[in-house]
Amino acid sequence: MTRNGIFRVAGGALALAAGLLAAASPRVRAEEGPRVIVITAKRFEFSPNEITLKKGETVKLQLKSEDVTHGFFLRPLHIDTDIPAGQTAEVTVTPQEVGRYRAICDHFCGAGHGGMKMTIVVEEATGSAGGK
Ligand SMILES: [Cu+2]
Repeated sequence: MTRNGIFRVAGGALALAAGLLAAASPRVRAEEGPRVIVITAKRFEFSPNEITLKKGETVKLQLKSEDVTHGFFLRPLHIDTDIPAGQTAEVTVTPQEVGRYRAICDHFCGAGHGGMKMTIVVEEATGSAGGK
């Protein structure tokens, strides 16, 4: 009984250690860099108009303008960039606070400029190997 119990505990510890190792090994190699999210800007919307990030995960936002120069401004995440006409701007961000944030175009781009915005949701990192 006691002996059996010890073996079971040892087996459990081994399985746990193996699980931790598997979870710790990076699924994406470092040289591949952060996840890239493409956001298209055109009068007067961003597409997609909502994205979800994970707290603590570094992502690269590729901001593409399909027409004129737009801005991309989100103070809490320290993002303030212009997206030159017809070009792509890149910003790297590592959100530190969970929440819903609104990014706006802060470069006047025409009549609908004032309503040009998108939502960035920051979720708690799950810490599991799940997700996509
Ligand atoms: Cu604008």
